[in-house]
Amino acid sequence: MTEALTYCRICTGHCGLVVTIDDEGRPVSAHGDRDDPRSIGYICSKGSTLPSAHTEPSRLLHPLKRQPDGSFVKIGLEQALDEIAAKLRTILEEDGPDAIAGFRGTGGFFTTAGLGMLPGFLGALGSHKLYTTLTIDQSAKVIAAYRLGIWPPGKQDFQTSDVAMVMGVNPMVSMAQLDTRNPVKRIKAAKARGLKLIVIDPRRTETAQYADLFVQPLPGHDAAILAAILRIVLENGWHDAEFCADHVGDLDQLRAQVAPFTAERVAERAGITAQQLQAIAEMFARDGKRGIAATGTGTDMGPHSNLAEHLVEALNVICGRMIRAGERIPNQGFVLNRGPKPAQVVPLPRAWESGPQSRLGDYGLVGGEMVTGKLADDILEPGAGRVRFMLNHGGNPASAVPDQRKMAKALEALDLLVSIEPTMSATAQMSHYILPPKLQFERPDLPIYLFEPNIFPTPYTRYTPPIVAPPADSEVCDEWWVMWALAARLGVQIDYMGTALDMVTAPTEDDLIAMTLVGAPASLDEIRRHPRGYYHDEEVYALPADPATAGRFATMPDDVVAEIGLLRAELDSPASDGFAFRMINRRSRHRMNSMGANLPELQRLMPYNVAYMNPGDMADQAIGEGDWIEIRSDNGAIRVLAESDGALRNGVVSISHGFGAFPGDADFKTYGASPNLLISTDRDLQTINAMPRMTAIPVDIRRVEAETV
Ligand SMILES: Nc1nc2c(c(=O)[nH]1)N[C@H]1C(S)=C(S)[C@@H](COP(=O)(O)OP(=O)(O)OC[C@H]3O[C@@H](n4cnc5c(=O)[nH]c(N)nc54)[C@H](O)[C@@H]3O)O[C@H]1N2
Ligand SMILES: Nc1nc2c(c(=O)[nH]1)N[C@H]1C(S)=C(S)[C@@H](COP(=O)(O)OP(=O)(O)OC[C@H]3O[C@@H](n4cnc5c(=O)[nH]c(N)nc54)[C@H](O)[C@@H]3O)O[C@H]1N2
Ligand code: SF4
Ligand SMILES: [Mo]
Repeated sequence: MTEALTYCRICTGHCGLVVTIDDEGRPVSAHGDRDDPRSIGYICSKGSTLPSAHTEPSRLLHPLKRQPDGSFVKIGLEQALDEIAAKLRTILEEDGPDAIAGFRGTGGFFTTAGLGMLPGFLGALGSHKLYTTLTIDQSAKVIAAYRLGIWPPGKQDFQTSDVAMVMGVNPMVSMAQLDTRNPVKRIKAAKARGLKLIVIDPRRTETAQYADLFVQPLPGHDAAILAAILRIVLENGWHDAEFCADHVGDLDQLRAQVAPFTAERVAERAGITAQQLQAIAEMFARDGKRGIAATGTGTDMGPHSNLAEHLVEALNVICGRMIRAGERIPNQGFVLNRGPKPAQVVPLPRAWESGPQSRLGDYGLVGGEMVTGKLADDILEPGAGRVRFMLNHGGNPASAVPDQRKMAKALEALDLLVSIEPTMSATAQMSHYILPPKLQFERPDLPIYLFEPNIFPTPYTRYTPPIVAPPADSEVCDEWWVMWALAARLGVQIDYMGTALDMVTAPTEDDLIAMTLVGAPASLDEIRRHPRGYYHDEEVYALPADPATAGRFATMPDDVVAEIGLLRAELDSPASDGFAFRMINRRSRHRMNSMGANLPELQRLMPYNVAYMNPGDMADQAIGEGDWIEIRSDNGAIRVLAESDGALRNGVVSISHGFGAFPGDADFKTYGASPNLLISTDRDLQTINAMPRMTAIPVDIRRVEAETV
């Protein structure tokens, strides 16, 4: 037995791991690395099952080709690539590059060499159809930055805050926001130094346990709640007037637009009290001097999500929670985003208004990507540019994309679906070819380098070498290599993050990692010398503004005025839409989205998802603990077991995604149910990013007899 150091690449926690490897070179167990300065020993159930993810019999070890009867046969990797390339060539000749799409999911986001390769591959083919999970996640944050303007030094960091407000996010489970490194330890330490924490969530979450102020509204009202908070702050003069005078272009317009959102009106609709809204504003803006308000999926997936995200950032702006000239910037970025950072607003052109547009609906590129809310339509709707080929890189769109039935129909309609995927996921089952990749212990990597300052409080990266070899007799692929090899067969040139690749001799994975680091302040060799991570020691300060180029924050551009107008009209109309409940999202501790479904240890911890309800609601509906219920929206129905949860407020039902069998063989008893059967991509889409309404879904609930499930 030997031990090797590495870190987990399932989520942004990137917890340090000590992996025990047996004499045959197989990983047998993993525990948290107490000496890892980031995670200080923390590890969750998902991280501890990484060894079995590598050795589980259900792991796919050979490329598979689907047969007409739906079964799969083994095929050699080179043969599979030849066949895929031939088909790709035909589709390109017939329909051009618009017929070629890529989908990147969570598995793809966490592989360093693969991350940059998919855009490179699509670009080489002339396709702009890069779809990812970003636009069914928190792309409202991208839109808010573009609409408001950018502040290059960034916002104040959690580590030096005296107040933090989190809305629709549960960092203690999800590792999103606040501090991604062992969040329980970090929040306790922050509270010990006096941090005030405000949590706004329909569920008393694991994070709410640490709240100084917890407010439990009905879901779907975040935009109105934020408008009301802004109104209170402005009315009382708790904003940073000096900062606003210097850097905000339209404070009066903001004041005018939030004026109708009185605490009383909003509180009544959101099922809270006006005093609670007042208390939030007091704690955040009157008493708090440093620290920001931040959101997660609960806010960015709801109705009016783009507006809600815009308003939360407007709150940070008017309270002046930006790093000022002369202040130290704790993390300017390590891999990306380095360079001078003046303390001024940089207005951005609205990227989605020019460049490639979606074939269906009025949507441009968001963060350089096509909008996934329109992916199924792009495959299903006939016409020039219809997608016929899709390379699925580490995603499970058949489970993750809203309107599961429609997405499944779309995947079935593809001429060719190729998945780089290690398990027989719902999407893998529909793929013509499955190319299983090496898993994380078998490849070198860096931690995810997107969103760096949000994930790493100081400039940081960590090189991990492969710590084990792939199983003997397996034929697993390097994910980046699949894309390189297909491009090479088609005779096209890949540009990998600004470097033109040699298309005759493949680069090594370390070459690609070094190319990823071209803008970083340390070389791969230097980084490798620090096995527990490279912490870059630099003092970087925000520069003074340049009056010649400084812009102003736009808190109320015309389209935001239009969106807040719609919200105001809703507030004026009757509250009821005929549905008695709202279904909300929630991450499971023991799954990363659908990942983990094939692992017996995680299955034992959570075999299927259940619907959590407030005990009072259950009593009202004559639903007992463990009864089967049907949840019905205007898009479909699912059957799940009901479980009482006193942490939930009344009127909501909370259920995790990533569960459920494939639509069509809906075996709710074994696999649970996919909330995406209840979510539509035909209505309730946000403008700009086509974001579906993925939380606060209007539903009805009734008890059903177990025999009928
Ligand atoms: N109803 C509802 N739907 C949602 C959400 C919600 O809250 N509610 N959340 C949305 C969000 S935020 C997201 S990010 C998406 C997630 O959507 P996806 O990313 O599409 O879903 P995952 O289940 O994370 O799929 C990841 C896949 O990667 C595979 N994988 C694991 N390791 C590797 C690897 O090393 N390499 C490769 N190539 N693959 C690997 C896994 O087996 C798995 O099949 O779901 C979205 N869908
Ligand atoms: N264990 C685990 N960790 C994960 C993941 C996972 O699947 N499992 N997924 C990863 C991914 S892909 C992502 S994007 C992040 C997401 O990270 P988070 O955004 O923290 O995701 P959730 O834990 O689902 O938290 C959403 C919260 O919003 C609340 N909520 C729902 N609707 C509303 C609403 O209308 N208003 C308000 N105010 N709150 C609402 C829910 O009750 C819930 O507490 O987590 C990542 N981390
Ligand atoms: S999945 Fe668990 S162990 Fe892995 S990084 Fe996230 S929190 Fe850490
Ligand atoms: Mo996500």
